[in-house]
Parts: sequence; structure tokens; C-alpha cells
Amino acid sequence: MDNLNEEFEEEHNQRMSWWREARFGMFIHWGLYSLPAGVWKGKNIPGIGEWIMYNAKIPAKEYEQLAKNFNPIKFNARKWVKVAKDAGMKYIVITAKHHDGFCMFDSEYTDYNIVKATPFKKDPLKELAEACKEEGIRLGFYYSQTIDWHHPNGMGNEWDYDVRKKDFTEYIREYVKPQLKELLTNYGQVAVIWFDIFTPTPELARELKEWVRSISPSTIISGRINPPLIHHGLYIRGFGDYIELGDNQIPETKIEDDWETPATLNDTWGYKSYDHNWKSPGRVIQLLVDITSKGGNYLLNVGPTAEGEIPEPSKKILEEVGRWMKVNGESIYGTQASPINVTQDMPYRITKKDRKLYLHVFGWPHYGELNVLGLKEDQKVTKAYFLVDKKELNFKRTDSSLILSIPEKPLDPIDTVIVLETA
Ligand code: FHN
Repeated sequence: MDNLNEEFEEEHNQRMSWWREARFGMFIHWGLYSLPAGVWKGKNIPGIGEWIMYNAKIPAKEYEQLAKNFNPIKFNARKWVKVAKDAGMKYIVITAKHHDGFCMFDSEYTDYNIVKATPFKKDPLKELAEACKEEGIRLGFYYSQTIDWHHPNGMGNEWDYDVRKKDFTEYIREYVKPQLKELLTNYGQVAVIWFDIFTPTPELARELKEWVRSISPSTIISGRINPPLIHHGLYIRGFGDYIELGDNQIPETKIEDDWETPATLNDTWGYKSYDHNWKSPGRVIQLLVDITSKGGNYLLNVGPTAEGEIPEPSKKILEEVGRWMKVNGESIYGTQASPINVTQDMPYRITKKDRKLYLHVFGWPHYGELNVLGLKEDQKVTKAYFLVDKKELNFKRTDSSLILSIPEKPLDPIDTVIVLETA
């Protein structure tokens, strides 16, 4: 490695250190689309909630009218931050501007924003930034840098604007960059700028990256800043600080770099009144463990209502996840991927921190023995105990496996964590 690369890696490691420790974050999709909540002119519009403008091909002028009725009087930043914190989440990423182009923050560069265009008249990101600071939660901003169905030069809206007349470079230089500067300077330290989809060309991706770096060097940049060739199918960091996987995508095995899975709790990101397909808390816990065991972060979404509330079912699920995290958080925070190959069909996952391996047992064998496969001969286990009550377990070793004597029933049917101390 030459000096430049070493320096680059050192800076990168510094930037990423809190993120690697965090492992679990909250994604918030909140915008004008939360108002129709999946219904337009009396019809349920198929697809994800925040795509309603596109899916129903709503003219920009008509969609704009939603702002007049967007008044989230129940919004309480502290309550949102508490939901995240109680769930064990360490950072929040909220949509500052999604594809509909509506800005959920005050901006000099457009009046199409929550302060100037709605009866609410306040900047919720300001309140959120303060609440996060008070509670020690990092705050990042999602910013749709490519798709903007409202801006004539943004991409994606071909029902209102003539694609041939668009000047995308001007949109990036005269609109996106100044707005990023607002976000990076008006809200305290910004943990992440979460670009989405992709930036069309490497040149513009580099320009955006350098812009963010020049304003706030410690802000982490999501992998979706990358142009399509880098972004699709390849696990490459590219212009970002980490690899952003596809929505709800989990790799089969570990990835030897920083990566994150953005994920939904039901089947939408933005609030949809009739999407009740919630994942169970147990499923969410196992997904978090699965992702962590492969070295990734889990950015789990909530879609607040237009009134400003996180839907009750989301809160209930997150409460239960939080209960599990209170007891088992040690096996998640700051851990690394399993050093042992664990395939998807195995009834357990492994996370690692220092000399400890955390064995997360999802499927409990009922014959009194648990066989952990694939240990290297020199991986000596000196002690095994339940994380929750520190009760020790007997075990024996064969060449490559560890056979633990276990009680008939799991301590936790979702995931019982056994700590293996290694020499
Ligand atoms: O199109 C968006 C979608 O609305 C949502 O924001 C997700 C979150 O990862 N990103 C895009 C699709 O991948």
C-alpha cells in the first residue's frame, strides 16, 4: 500500500469507527407522500408509498397541492428519537428530499419546502437534530440526488417535462450541491449523507463526493452515490464510504468491507395506510443478527404518518427488538463478521468481538447437544456461557467442531446467545 492509500484508509477508518460500532440504525421515510398514504383519488395505488407520484403519474402542479394540507401537528422529535434509542438503534437517517422533490427542510433554493409551503411552517430536521444531539444519536440525511420528479432538470419525470430539454449537470451544480451545503452546515454534525439509486456518471459522482468532503470531511457517504456500473451487482465501495446493498438484500456470506442493508418493516418505506404486512419482532431480531454476523449494518425503516407519528405497529415491533437488545446488545455492537463459515441453513449465526464469539442460536436442538461446526484446530474455546445469566455450559471438542451440552429448552426461542471465550 502506498502512502496515499494508507492515509486514505486511515481517514476512512476514522470516519467509519462509530458506524462500525453502531450496527443498527433507523431509516425514516417521511414526506408529502405520507398524506395520500397509498391512495389517490379514491384508488389504492400499487407500489411503495413514496412512489405514488410516479406510479399514478400525478402532474407536479397537482402533487404540489398536498403541501397545503401537510400539517404534522403530532410530530415530536424527542418521541421519535426515543423510539430509535429504546430499540437499540444508534443512528437515524431521514429523508431530507426524496424523489418527489419536496424538501423536508428549509431551503434558500426552493420554496417547495416544509417551512415555506405548508401550514406547519417549521423545520422538523432542526428539531430532530437537537433531539438526536441530546440523546447521543447520530443523524444523517437521505438526499435524492438523481431522481427529482418536481425539478424540471431532475431525472424521472417524463410526464411533465421533456427529457430532451433537461440539463442534469446544471441541476447537480446549481441545486443539489447548494442544498447539500445547507444540510451539511445548518444542522450540526451530519453523520451520513445517504445518496440513493445512483449518480449517472463517474464525473458527477466524484464531484458530489468531493463537495461533501470539502464541507464536512467526517460525514459518511452512502454507496449509492456510485454510477450504475459500480453500483449494480458488485460489492465495491467506489465513491462511497461503504457498500449499500439492495433494498432488503442480505448477502449469502460475509462481505470483507463496510456494508449496510436498508430494510423495510412492512412492504413500503413511505407510510401506506393499508400495508399491514409487518415483520414479526423475532424476524427483525434474526435479520439484525444475520446481517451483523456477515459484517454489515441494518438500517431499518419507519414511515411516519402525515400527522407526524410513527405507526403503532412499528413502535410495538421496535419495542420488542429493544427488549432483546437491552440484554443481548453486547453481541451486536462493535462486533465483526463470523470468523467461521456459517451457511444459511445452519440453525445459528456467529458474531465476534475481541476474543469472544457470540453464538446466536435460532433453532434450538431438543436432544441436549448443540454442534458448532467449522472451528479451526487452533481456535481453542476456554469457556462457554449464556450471555443473559452467565451460566456456564459444558462442552467437548472434536477436530473441527464444538459440542455444547445444552438444556432442553432455549432461554430465548428467537435467539439464545451463548458466549464462547477463545484463547
Ligand atoms: O426508490 C427508492 C425508494 O423509494 C426507497 O427510498 C429506497 C430505500 O433504500 N431507495 C430507492 C430504491 O432502492
